[in-house]
Amino acid sequence: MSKGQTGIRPRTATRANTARPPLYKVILLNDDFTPREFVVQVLKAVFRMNATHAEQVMLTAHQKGVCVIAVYAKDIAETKAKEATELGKAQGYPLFFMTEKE
Ligand code: TYC
Repeated sequence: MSKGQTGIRPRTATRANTARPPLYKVILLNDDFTPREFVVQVLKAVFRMNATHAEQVMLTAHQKGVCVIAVYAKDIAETKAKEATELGKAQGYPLFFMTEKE
């Protein structure tokens, strides 16, 4: 090594140091039976949406068949989807929320 050189190379790695857990989408499915107002209530209660956002999400699922609601870590996504689906089931509605890896 010649004079003035340290032999230390700068870090060139581009990989992030913090490993991020994979995210999961919660998806709302349309059906022909659950009342629109009930879907809005569930979205507000479980996903903490305001009335305007909940109405938009409900309408998107109603018109397109599905709507992605939000993304969370796996266990949170699964818990919320299950909780929201159970609220519908308790009232005899086929309302269904599924999860999918991003
Ligand atoms: N399609 C239902 C109705 O006409 C309302 C509804 C909207 C149900 C969105 C589920 O994810 C849903 N009563």
